[in-house]
Amino acid sequence: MFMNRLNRFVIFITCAAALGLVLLPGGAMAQQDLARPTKQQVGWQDMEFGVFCHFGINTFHDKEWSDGTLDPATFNPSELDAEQWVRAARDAGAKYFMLTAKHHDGFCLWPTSTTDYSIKASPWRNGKGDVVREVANACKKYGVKFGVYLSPWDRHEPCYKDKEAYDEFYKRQLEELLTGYGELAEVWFDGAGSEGREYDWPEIIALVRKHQPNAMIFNMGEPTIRWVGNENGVAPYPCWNTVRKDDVLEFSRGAGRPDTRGSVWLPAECDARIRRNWFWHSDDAETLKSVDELMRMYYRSVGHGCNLLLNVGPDRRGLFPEQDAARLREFGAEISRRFSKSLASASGKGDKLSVSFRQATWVDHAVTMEAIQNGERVRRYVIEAIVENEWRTVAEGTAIGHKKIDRFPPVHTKGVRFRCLASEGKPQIRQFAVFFCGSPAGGEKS
Ligand code: FUL
Repeated sequence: MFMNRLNRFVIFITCAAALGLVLLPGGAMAQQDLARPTKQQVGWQDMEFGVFCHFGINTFHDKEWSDGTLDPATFNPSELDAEQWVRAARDAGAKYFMLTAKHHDGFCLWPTSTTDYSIKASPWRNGKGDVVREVANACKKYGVKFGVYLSPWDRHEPCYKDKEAYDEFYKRQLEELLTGYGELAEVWFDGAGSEGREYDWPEIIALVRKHQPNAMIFNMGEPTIRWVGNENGVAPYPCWNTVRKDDVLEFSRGAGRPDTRGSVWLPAECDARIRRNWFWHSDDAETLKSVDELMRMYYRSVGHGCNLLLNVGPDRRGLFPEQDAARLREFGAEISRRFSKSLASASGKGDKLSVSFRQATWVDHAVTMEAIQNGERVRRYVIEAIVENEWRTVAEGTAIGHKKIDRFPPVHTKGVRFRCLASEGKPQIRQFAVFFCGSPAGGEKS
């Protein structure tokens, strides 16, 4: 009887292990079951900061969403210089640049063969220009990765009403972009206006995979990155990288919930605007965000392990307005001032990592990164500093993932440590670094 039970138990465990179902005490997952990112996702997360660029027919009409009837003859930037856009992004530390090749109005910024509603019908460069090409070339020149936004919702195209015909039309547009402009880092599929509409996602995604196997797919079809759920550049905390398989498409609707037990790695991107609007408007210059506002956004996006995609809209000259370009650079300079040089850093496997100083030093930030290629493992941790010969907790958290920035009131200390209190498997810390940024005493919570 006893042997029978034991046998059955052994058989059950063997089968469960074969199916990858073994649960550790407390319902924890076996470490080999943790979802892992692809190497492309790791590369994309390493970029951290990109610049979004909304430019098109709307720019010339003070509009955010036009209905596809604006006259292409009104698209006529007087001094378009894509290098000026990309240089400003590069100088600010942005690693990728995303251009609206077509927004919801259907107006195309490249000389597509699919429609006349494009720059070909505009007076700009006598109808011979190609904004997508100029931006792609500038990105190459400045070592910034390039990506495109192609709105599925198209308010101009007459065949939009006919699902099959429009799917073909959209795939042709996408293929032109996927094959004509070199390597793309990301393709942005915006869900706005497409509520209740199904596109031919299997074939759309197959095209991306075929022509741009390294590109991230934003938010629709079979996404490899997800929308964070708001347009304020703010990720909730914790913002775990994994989601359940059934939940993947919920993020397109802003309704998904990350889940530490999820089997799909789907990191979040936080899109945000430097001004109130996505496109340039003649009357919103005073809404330009301050460096402080942008830094708050940075702490809540990159500092929560997500990517920040910050929009700047070129004006009717086809230039980033000088004050926007300057603000972008000031933002980048402030990020560098705070984080380009750590006071001390450590890395390694295990529950504890410490850094120490020969003499007491002021510290007010810790930046911790997991080696995410091995999965997101940390579930709870504290940062402690030696104050008056005792370890004192200065910050605590749950998720780390790609990066967690903790800021705390300055401490004068001879040592700081990271201590993991709960994890799935052994924590693997790519970097634990401490900084003094001179943030105000009692500094804001990140
Ligand atoms: C939204 C769009 O409707 C906005 O116009 C903008 O493009 C933003 C990035 O995504 O869904």
